[in-house]
Amino acid sequence: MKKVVWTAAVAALALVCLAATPAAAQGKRAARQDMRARIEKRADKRFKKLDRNGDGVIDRSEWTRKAKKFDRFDRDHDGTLGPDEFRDFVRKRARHS
Ligand SMILES: [Ca+2]
Repeated sequence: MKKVVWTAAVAALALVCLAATPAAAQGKRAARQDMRARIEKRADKRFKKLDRNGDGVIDRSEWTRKAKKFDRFDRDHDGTLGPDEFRDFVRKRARHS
């Protein structure tokens, strides 16, 4: 009898663990996606402000931070920051804050 109770308890615990893990993982994933969406929204908003002439890129004359940072995020070295490069900039900054 003890063995049956013990086996049932282990089985119940295993079921709880199996059920809880995907839910917890899903919750973390949803939270990460939510955070990413908020960061991207903030980046796009900031990008539009910095792109004063509205040509869809940020050039050096529009950049208000250190030139070194501009160079670091201008991945293709074309002298401008596109929306994707700028999003990476904001994402990396958010990660280090
Ligand atoms: Ca521009």
